[in-house]
Amino acid sequence: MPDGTRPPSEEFAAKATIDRAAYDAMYERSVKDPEGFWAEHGRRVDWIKPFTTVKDVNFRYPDVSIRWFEDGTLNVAANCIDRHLAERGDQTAIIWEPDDPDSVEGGGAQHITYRQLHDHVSKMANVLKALGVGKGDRVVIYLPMIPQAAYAMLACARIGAIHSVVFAGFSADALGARVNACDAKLVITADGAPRGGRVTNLKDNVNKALLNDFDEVKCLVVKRTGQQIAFREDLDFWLHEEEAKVSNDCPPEEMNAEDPLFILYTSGSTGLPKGVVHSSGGYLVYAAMTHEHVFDYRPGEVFWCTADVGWVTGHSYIVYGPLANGATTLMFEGVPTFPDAGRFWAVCAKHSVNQFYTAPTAIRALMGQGDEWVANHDLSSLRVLGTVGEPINPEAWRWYDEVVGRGTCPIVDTWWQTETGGHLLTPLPGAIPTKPGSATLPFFGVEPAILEPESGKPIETVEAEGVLCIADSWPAQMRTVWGDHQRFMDTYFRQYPGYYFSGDGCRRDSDGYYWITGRVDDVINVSGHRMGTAEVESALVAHEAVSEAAVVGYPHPVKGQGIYAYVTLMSGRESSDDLRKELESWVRDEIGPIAKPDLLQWAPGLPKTRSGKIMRRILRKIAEDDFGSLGDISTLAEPQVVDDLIENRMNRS
Ligand code: 6R9
Repeated sequence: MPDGTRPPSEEFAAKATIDRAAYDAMYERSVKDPEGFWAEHGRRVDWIKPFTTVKDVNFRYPDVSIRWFEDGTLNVAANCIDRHLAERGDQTAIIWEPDDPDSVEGGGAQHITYRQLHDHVSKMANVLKALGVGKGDRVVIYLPMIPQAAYAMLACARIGAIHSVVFAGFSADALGARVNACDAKLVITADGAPRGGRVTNLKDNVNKALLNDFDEVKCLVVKRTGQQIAFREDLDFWLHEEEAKVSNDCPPEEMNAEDPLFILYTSGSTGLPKGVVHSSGGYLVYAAMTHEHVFDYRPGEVFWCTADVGWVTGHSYIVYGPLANGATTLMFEGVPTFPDAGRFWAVCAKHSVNQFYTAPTAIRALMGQGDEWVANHDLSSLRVLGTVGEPINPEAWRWYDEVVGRGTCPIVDTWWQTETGGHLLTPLPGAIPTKPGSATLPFFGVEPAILEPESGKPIETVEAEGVLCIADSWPAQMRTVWGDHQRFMDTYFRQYPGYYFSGDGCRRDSDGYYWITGRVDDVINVSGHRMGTAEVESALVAHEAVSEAAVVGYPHPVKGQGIYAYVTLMSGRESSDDLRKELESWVRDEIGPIAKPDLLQWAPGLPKTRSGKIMRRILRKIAEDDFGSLGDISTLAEPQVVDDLIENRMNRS
């Protein structure tokens, strides 16, 4: 077909549980009768006390409130573990593939059955209780991709504690800020985190983070590497020692559907990360339902999502969605290029993976390594391929399709956000023809709207381009910003009254397909990770040599977007390569390696309006090496700074 439209193969469509006609009928019902639709699908999880009300939602500023299944009670961990024991207690729940493929006895992997998962989680839950953690308390999880990360999340869920997972690649400072922001009682970490053959000293970072003002915060340590670590007296505990003292019987706490399950900090357009709060009931229903239908998951199959549990994708599609469905979920500790660029495909072959879900940045990086890395492995078990995190360029899509999927696996391009809890725009593999680069159509219950950015009017024509909003709630929608409901309403509901505003730009084509065009705010997307430009700027200006900084994104061949920093030094300070390196490692220490600027330009001045606002539009153009079209710069206070910036630009094609 001319625009690359690809229907599901006949073979796939023949076995589909949801074909096109079923999708159309279910979608229509889901938006015309959301109460009836979700009353039915809400029952896919086990309720202790069944809900009698389904949806109670107000999107109108300043009274925004979102509640689903409000009077129901359940326990998320019991749904992810206990209810599977009778039927599949001996089935593998988690396959763990370590960083070093040869390191673990029995062939470099661990298989954890549902029964074993039950034991590990119950014990850890009892340890948490013994350390004084109770219902509603916050626990920060700062762990590598090891099974204990999933145990820790589920142990919190079992006793009704609220977890906040902090990506293990974040620095001590970023960790400390997150412990503080949610007033956590306990941090769960490991001695060290091996990744790509190198070890990060996680416990060291925790010690640094908790050094000042945190002498109430305890720390539970998983032994992963056995390296030497410093313990804080009376505050630090080895997990294996504490587990030896407790039983494996821990009755699950009865939680309300609306009780928070977790907080996850994510970047916004201002400096402070937002604590996105997710519910127990609605979140679980939606994570499980999308996992089943979007990946066409069938009992007994092996599902692999390559994300880190530090991101929402790891929460919904490594842990909660798959385990709620009684699936076998694969957890990978390493990186795609260690010990060599065939690692992803070696793992797929080794564990006969059926669904593989990764990010465009990884696909592009591996595409650059050559096809032979893929061809060396037997990928015949693969049925469905997925992508998430950023728009996928058609070239990478085709490589994924032809080389990895051998033209036989539907590709599900899933658009969603930390805030949405689960997929909102996505094909269903047996129902929706795909187009390279489009997240296609809405999932059940999701009502996308494209608004004119200025007027905020919904564009009613099929073909449309503007900002992407959602007109009504879905069960996994975030409920609030932790400790700051006003910020929640201001960020998502104020600008376009009556709608949830995603922050993304979007185009709808003549078939009604959605194409995400990228963020419309000051958030950039580096290797599929969200980064607020303001966060990087405030890290830079915290350095004593820096007087001002402006950060923008620019197109990067592998990362999608790279970080371009303009830095103005304090008067009297000289620029030098040493200072450049110092600032780069400064940002690493303040936030983490993912925030390190790719390009850093010394800027004697920044282009500003007369009212002192930095003109980012101009900085973006210069960073893109596209300064022929700067537009009107007559409103600048000092137009000549632009010439200097152009002359010394860093990104020359
Ligand atoms: C799940 C996740 C959310 C932002 C989102 C958008 C971008 C995610 C995408 C995509 C185009 C896709 N994004 N998936 N853009 N196509 N399939 O990534 O959450 O880290 O919160 O990022 O990522 O810009 O607004 P999160």
